Amino acid sequence: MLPGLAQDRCLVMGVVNVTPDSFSDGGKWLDAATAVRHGLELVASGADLVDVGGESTRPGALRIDEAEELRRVLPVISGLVAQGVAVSVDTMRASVAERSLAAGAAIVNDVSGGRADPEMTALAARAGSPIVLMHWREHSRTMQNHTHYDDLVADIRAELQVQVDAAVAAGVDPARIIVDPGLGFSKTGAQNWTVLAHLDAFVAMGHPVLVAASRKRFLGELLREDGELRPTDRRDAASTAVATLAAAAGAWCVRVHEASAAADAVRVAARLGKETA
Ligand code: PMM
Repeated sequence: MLPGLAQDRCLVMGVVNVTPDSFSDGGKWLDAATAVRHGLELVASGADLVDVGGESTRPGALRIDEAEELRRVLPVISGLVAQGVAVSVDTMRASVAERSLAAGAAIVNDVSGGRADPEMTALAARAGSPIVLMHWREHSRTMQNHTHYDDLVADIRAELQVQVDAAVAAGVDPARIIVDPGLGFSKTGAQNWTVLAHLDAFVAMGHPVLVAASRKRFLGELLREDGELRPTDRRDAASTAVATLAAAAGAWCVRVHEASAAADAVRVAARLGKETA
């Protein structure tokens, strides 16, 4: 899928959100130089690639315009690529993906899985770049009004397959499609746990699977203290536990905010996997 990246274990994708309002790290890396430095720290601590995003997708988030998104992500992508870092761009806009690929990004990570911008899959096809297609129903402002499923895992998988088929119809090479069940996107906390318990159903789709549980609200809910959600900056141990389980279940990559523990975890999962292969 990506030359130069490990093939024998689950990959670790470090997150750099260049946003003022992401739930997990909003406002911390808004300045390009700080964001690049943080991306390099993630790589130094074990990330295989770095996911750069300029638009928050937390529940309820409003969209930003294209010019602002470009202003946030391009200098960070260029800065990281110049240091030899493999970068994915977390965007729902084909125009932003195109400029990011031109700046050296290697993967498009579209949380809408091609649904938000009808040009996205054609762009990925033209560029020949790998693309992450995440299960997605609605923009973040309203997505949590759309958490009804008749059969959770089967419905998510079927909807994701529609997204995959649309991408292939637009010319994307199936070998360059990565799927993601989209934890927290039109899903309740309880539904996230069910999805995680059935990752095999997504692995069986025949594409590499990306799992992004890191610091999400359902972990804060699990770890409530005195009735309060565990704060985002103290959800990393639980995030690593999920990364370990996801890697053991066959995930291709885990997306995390803190890379060093995840980097160890995926190696443990790979080593154990050898014993059961
Ligand atoms: N979640 C977020 C952002 N980007 N990309 C993929 N592929 N899958 C996800 O679940 C996902 C994503 C939101 O969380 P953040 O604040 O950690 O970026």
